[in-house]
Amino acid sequence: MFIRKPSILPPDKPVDRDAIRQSRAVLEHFNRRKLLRGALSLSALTLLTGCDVSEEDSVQKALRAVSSWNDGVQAAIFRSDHLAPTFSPSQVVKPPRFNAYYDIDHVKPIDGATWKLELAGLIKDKRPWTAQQIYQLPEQELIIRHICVEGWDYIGQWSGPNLRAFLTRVGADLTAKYVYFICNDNFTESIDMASALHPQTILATKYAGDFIADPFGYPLRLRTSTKLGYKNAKWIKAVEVTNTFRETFWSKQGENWFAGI
Ligand SMILES: Nc1nc2c(c(=O)[nH]1)N[C@H]1C(S)=C(S)[C@@H](COP(=O)(O)O)O[C@H]1N2
Ligand SMILES: [Mo]
Repeated sequence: MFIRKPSILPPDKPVDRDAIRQSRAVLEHFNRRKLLRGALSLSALTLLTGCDVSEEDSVQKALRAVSSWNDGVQAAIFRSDHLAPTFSPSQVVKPPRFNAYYDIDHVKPIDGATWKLELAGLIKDKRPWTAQQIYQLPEQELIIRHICVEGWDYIGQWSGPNLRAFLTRVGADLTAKYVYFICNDNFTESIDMASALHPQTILATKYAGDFIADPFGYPLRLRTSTKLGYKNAKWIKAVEVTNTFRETFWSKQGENWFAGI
């Protein structure tokens, strides 16, 4: 299959083979649904898309088609009332395990005093939010497993406003298709509206009771319990509600967009 390694990762980033080995069992458990994540044969790909997969251009189009097909299947089987497993405070890993498309030394901390969350798209009240305003909203806590496709996972304790409650409060069109997150490090991610409205999807401001530390997305990040690690945008600077599909940082690298677990 055409699983491309992201070319954008810094070449000097060390591969933690021990961690990969340790996490393999857990990952395998979550990979049982990998059929839905792109394990189609070449002939199935040709059949499905009706195009000649030996041509570069067609391959790109075929990949997009298969990816959309995967997204559609995952969206269809997504159950908004099905809760992800939660864990106890004693299982929480402190500090959390860092990952980004660059090394931790390149994290650029955000000044919480001047930071504002911008709102865009199909939202009635687009007034930006300061961190202080967000801290005053009711908090929800989630102790959930974070799973990164690089082969590791950890249990984390996140809290912050529930995303459905926040979207409702600002008058977002809850029948729109996508919620986009634009981040301070030029990272972009988006999720389908059903996942955005899932009861275990929050805008996290805290980890294990303290404000999230800089490398993990201070002052605001997404924490969904139904999606792979890379969907959980850190250092969010804008939220946009829209019906228009756009590729995101990782989907442009060939990763599946829906990325359900
Ligand atoms: N803004 C931003 N968000 C991001 C990323 C990134 O590079 N930039 N990496 C993603 C990936 S691949 C993972 S696994 C998680 C890691 O989150 P953590 O450092 O809190 O464990 O953040 C996700 N969110
Ligand atoms: Mo990841």
